[in-house]
Amino acid sequence: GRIRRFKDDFMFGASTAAYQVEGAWDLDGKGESIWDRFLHQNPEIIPDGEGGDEACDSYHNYKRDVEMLRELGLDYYRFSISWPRILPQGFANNINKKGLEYYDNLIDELLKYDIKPMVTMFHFDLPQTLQDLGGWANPNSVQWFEEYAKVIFKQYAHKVPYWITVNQPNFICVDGYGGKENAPGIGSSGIGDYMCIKNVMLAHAKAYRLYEKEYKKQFNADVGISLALSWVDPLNNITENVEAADIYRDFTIAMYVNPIWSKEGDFPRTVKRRVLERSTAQGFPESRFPVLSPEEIQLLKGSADFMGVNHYTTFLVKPSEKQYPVPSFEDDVNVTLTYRPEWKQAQSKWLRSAPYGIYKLCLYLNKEYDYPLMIITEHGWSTKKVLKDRSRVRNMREFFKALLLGIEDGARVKGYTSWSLMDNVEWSAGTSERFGLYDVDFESSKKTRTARLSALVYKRIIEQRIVEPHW
Ligand code: GCO
Repeated sequence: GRIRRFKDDFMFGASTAAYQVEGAWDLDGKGESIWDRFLHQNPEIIPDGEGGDEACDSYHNYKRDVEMLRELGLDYYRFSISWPRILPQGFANNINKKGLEYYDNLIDELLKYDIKPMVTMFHFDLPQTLQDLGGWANPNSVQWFEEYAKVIFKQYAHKVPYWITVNQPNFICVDGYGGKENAPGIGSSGIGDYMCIKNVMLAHAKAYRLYEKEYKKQFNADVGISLALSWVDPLNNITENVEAADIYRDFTIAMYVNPIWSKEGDFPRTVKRRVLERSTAQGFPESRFPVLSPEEIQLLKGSADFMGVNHYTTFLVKPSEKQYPVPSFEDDVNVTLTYRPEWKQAQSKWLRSAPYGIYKLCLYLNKEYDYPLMIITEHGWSTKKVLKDRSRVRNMREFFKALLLGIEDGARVKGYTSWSLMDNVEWSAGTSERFGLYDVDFESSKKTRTARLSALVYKRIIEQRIVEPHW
């Protein structure tokens, strides 16, 4: 076939998140986050490896991090701000100057070398004090986030061209409220998780509107949201499997994309109908799924300049036989997830290589939605601690080929962000699953970083703009 190349203005970056890399969890006035609390209280969750107390110590090593970005020749760095590092109790009546200073230093170091900051405002590490008030299930969380957004826009808007309001609402809400393995580990779903989704989406929209009103004219950054969008296919063409795939897509893709980019706005009709039916059958006096008012629907519509897509894998689905004792998200969705056996598995159990998925996701989003731009804000692969990470290289190349096909067929993709710049704390898997282009020696006091094979390959792809160079 002919050789497809990335256009010259296509941007390449790498990504991290505060809790996963910073360490210094209680240093210089930082408040406790829900991930600090969760892994301190449940250390047995991490089978092999460690949590985020020290992590990569990027709090002290940020200059080395920027040096790596330069080694790779990247256009931008996606990192996140820790809310409790800036506002230790969550609220703006107590601002931690040392926290502000840390991100000023990091941003200035990036700008010094012409690397654009892409700042995630919230990547899971909610101040514990706000969780004590119910966290994202409390409707006040929308205002808490807006207050926090005011502080960080005021401090950094003049230096930041890309903002991401929140990262992966599904993980925050469905995993955090439904499951017990991710903070805050509430462990009961079917109500709090849906409230959380509503509030997180509204918080996103409020921050977007705030920027639009106060800063857009002057600084003109792009403000978006990052969604975890896996691709979903039916196990085979049997009608009930096709229907199961449709409903799973509605609960995991349309749930977050519809309120912002569908013509009618609001959460998907199929989701609302299904949860209402089940709630009624379960004897609830009204639906467990929350309602958006007409004003809230308007607030959300068009509230992002780009769709940040975090894409890792593909699932095959069929209806589930499982009986659930209590109402839950899983019960509402009611599917079983599987893989094709030939899809190679990463170090993480949930992660398999099925690169055609990004192509199909591009086609699907193009057909269903009128989004302005897409940025792949995460894509990556986990391995053990090895430097010759051939499986990561293979996964990256195959992904790029499929992405280039998607672009050729009309997907408006402006950039690609590798997850991750370096090994880090993979939430409840700790440091046992490594996603880095750079290896991190967590045993060493300096948390020494070493380039992997994939770092060199990524650098060459960025230089040459093609995936299969002649070497
Ligand atoms: C996210 C992701 C990352 C993970 C990565 C690998 O929410 O953006 O959870 O933080 O580390 O997706 O699983």
